[in-house]
Amino acid sequence: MLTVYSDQHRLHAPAFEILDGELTPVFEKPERADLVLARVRERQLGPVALPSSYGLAAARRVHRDDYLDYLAGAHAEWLAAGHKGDVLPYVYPVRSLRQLAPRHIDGKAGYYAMDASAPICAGTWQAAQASLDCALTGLDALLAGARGAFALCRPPGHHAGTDFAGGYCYLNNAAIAAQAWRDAGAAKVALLDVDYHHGNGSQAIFYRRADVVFASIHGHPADEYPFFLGYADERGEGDGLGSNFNYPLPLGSGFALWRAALDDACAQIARSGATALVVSLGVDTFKDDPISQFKLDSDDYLRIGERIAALGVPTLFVLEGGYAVADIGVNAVNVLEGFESAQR
Ligand code: Q9C
Ligand code: ZN
Repeated sequence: MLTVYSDQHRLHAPAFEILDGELTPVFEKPERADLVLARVRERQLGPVALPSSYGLAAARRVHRDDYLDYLAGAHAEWLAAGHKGDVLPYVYPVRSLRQLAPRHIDGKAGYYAMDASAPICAGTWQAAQASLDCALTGLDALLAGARGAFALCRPPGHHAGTDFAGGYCYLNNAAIAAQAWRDAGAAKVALLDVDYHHGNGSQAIFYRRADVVFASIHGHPADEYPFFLGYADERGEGDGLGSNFNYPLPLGSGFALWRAALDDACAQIARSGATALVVSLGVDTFKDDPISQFKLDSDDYLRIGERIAALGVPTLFVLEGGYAVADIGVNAVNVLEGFESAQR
């Protein structure tokens, strides 16, 4: 299987996020991608290619123009305002406040963010575009006839919505790839999100549509980030009613429960008639993940790949979360090896 990787991800290395009431070193760090790439090479998964440059046309199909302009200029504006360090919001337009982008960067930072887990440093915008290019290059391999491809994306994307960043995410790589697949002619695309956290950005982007089916298995939002989306009763709206599937699981869940949810999600995807699949591949479901509370073991990731392969449709794997860095390479590549072994 082709892996698409760019070392531009290194340009994105913000120092701190706000976590548990403290400024904490960011868990989503460059080492993550380095270790996944090392494992891809160690296991000889297949060729590793640099991404092509696609510009922003595909991103504009999912994200609002003013949000993309904000991302492009945010760090320079932050410095021009006399601030140091990374862009980090401190005020948000909650209920009863005007939903109107202000002029000052301090206000824009909150307007275009859902939380304080998506700091913007000098290289964030360039890295985010390179990350998206990895996803779109992987998609091109599938359009050319490959059965699977792996976009080694960093930063991740699934928390980012049409007009906001959050949860280490800026451009929603998986959602943009799903939309690009539709635009390239796939009648129905499925987006399966196996990251520990609910893919709130992806869900919201496709919530009123039936042409992109979304399914997510995640820590229950009553008890886990992102808290404000991801309940089982969110089934889609309008044309999208019946095309959104959430599997919120109790914190502490192991692979038995998780696997049953995956079986159901795959059955729904098969029933939908989708002929293309994007997988938001987070491995923060691992038992030793420092910010998550599921109990999956490394071998379980082989089974996940096998089950996904059984859907029998071209599949783009897009890297999302996973913070147990010692194991992130084994776990992510196990999904891909499980997928490939089921082909033979
Ligand atoms: N105590 C992804 O996995 N902070 N994003 C959580 C936990 C944000 C995760 C705090 C976590 C974002 C792509
Ligand atoms: Zn996650």
